[in-house]
Amino acid sequence: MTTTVLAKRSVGTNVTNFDAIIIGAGFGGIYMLKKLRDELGLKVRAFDKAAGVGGTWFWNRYPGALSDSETFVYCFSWDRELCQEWDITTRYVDQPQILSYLNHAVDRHDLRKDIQLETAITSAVFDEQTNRWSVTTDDGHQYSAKYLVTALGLLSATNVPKIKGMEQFKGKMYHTANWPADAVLEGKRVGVIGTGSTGCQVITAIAPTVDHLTVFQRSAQYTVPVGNGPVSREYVDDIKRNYDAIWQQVRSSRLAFGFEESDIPTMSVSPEERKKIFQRAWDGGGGFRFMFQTFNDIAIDEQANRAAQDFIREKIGEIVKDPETARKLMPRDLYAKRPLCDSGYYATFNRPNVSLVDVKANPIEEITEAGIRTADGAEHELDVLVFATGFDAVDGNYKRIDIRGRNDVTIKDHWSEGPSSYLSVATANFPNMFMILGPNGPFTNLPPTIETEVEWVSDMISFMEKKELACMEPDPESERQWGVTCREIADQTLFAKADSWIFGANIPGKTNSVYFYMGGLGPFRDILASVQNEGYRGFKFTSLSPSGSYAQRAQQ
Ligand code: FAD
Ligand code: NA7
Repeated sequence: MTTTVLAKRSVGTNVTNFDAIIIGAGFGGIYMLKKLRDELGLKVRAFDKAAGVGGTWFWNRYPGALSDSETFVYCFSWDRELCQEWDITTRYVDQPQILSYLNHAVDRHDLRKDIQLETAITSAVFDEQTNRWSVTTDDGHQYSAKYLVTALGLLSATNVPKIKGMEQFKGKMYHTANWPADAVLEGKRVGVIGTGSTGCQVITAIAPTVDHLTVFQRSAQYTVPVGNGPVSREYVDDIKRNYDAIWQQVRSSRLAFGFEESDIPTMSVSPEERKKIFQRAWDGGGGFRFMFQTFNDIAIDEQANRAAQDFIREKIGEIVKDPETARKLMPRDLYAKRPLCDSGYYATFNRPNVSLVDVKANPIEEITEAGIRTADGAEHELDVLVFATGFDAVDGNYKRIDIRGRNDVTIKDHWSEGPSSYLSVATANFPNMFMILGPNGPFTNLPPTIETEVEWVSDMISFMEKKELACMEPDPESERQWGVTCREIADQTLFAKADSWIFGANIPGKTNSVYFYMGGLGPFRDILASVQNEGYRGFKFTSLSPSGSYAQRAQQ
């Protein structure tokens, strides 16, 4: 409440005015800044609380951090020249490579001067008198802008579970997404809680250098080899030569991962043929390729899903020497979380300095001064405890900012039943607030989805500027309908039956809701295009009437 008053009072006094304010300087914020500043000619500033640009790749500096999208599709397709100039050296990109790529893109387009770092946005309040956003930063400064673009990231707000006794631990504790430059793990007794994508990466990377590694596993994971390694000159030349065809395929595909998704049902082939196809995918590498390039129904049909599970369980049995460890590592639930891939995860458990604690069977009782005590009474002594416990995904960062729309309603209250949007880019009663990767956007390799949303938002802002429109906001019924569409599609998948961050199920107390549009990027782009072609169907605009007062009008 106090922030609202402050923000409103200060407009017109000590306030810096912009046409648009962007929050976040990752893939989304960087491209949004480029579009609004250089193509639309607006006065824009992007803010990020980080000390550098890069978003995800600024924060996630843990050992082993690697994309699971292949390099040629994990980049800015909009910068055609950069795609030609920037050499791909490995099949996937690691954190330092991506960070350096994003910094290069920022400098190449001279964007840095309009990005304010080390500045957190603490509140953003829509002023219904002026139709502008009043934005406050953690250093107390006030800004005002007609448009607010939130490029806050969907895997950005960290999840650190509250475990009894945390405050008494005498060693170091790190979350993987807030990894300090001076972290030393070599020769230490390290514990890792969490075995998701991040956990698999960090565990595999650090095992050879630490004194002892204790992995606290709550859910066993299905993971397949990533298949990373150097790429040949021909591979790179081919990608550069086929730029247009590649990106056309990516944008019209469902997952945007740069491969053709299979149209073969799992059970339509013989067991021998099935095994051969799985083996080929295992040898070739890639989690999304394994789940979606082999067969077309692993994510939707239980029998097909079981076939994929069985194949991976068999691999675990072959790789892991100790039968009891292999048993603990074998998942028994659906293979229906974001498909993981790794650089030798299961084999890591053959190392003599690695031990596995199944915390479902033997829960963590408390963190002690010296380590972790489990229910069986054992105290696992640790120098360093790593939380690879993931994120308060999708809406996490929104809830951490005091964002208020019409009638002073907070985004937290607006989303009390779970986050919602119309087409992922906007939400009712938050006029002129555009979201990049807002809730209920496509579940894909993300840069192509980010680009799609940035371009669409930029087109809408251009439309508003040309027509001298004061405000846009989605109509609540369109938003409700979009939520229903997302739910219906999600319910056709097995993902809806697995507990993961994709449905908000990873955090106690978080609304288990639908957070993604699982219809694919191609169909999503078609929907966006039809909405735009029909005069922004489902959005309401406010224009400045001839008398000077604001009048509502619905775009048909
Ligand atoms: P982010 O990169 O998350 O940037 C959001 C920014 O907003 C952050 O820098 C944050 O500091 C800033 N911010 C948030 N709140 C505030 C505030 N109040 N004030 C100021 N600044 C704020 N996706 C893929 O498609 N393929 C992959 O292989 C892949 N690998 C991943 C690996 C890891 C370890 C993680 C964590 C994510 C991965 N992702 C991957 C998802 C990844 O987040 C996206 O691909 C992409 O980087 C998101 O970009 P973004 O700009 O939308 O958000
Ligand atoms: P994830 O996929 O959410 O994984 C987090 C892991 O942490 C997972 O194994 C969780 O177990 C585990 N976890 C979370 N809380 C606890 C507690 N309290 N005790 C024990 N274990 C816990 O996050 P990631 O960072 O690995 O990956 C997120 C995405 O980022 C990924 O898809 C990439 O795109 C990058 P659970 O499975 O919930 O039982």
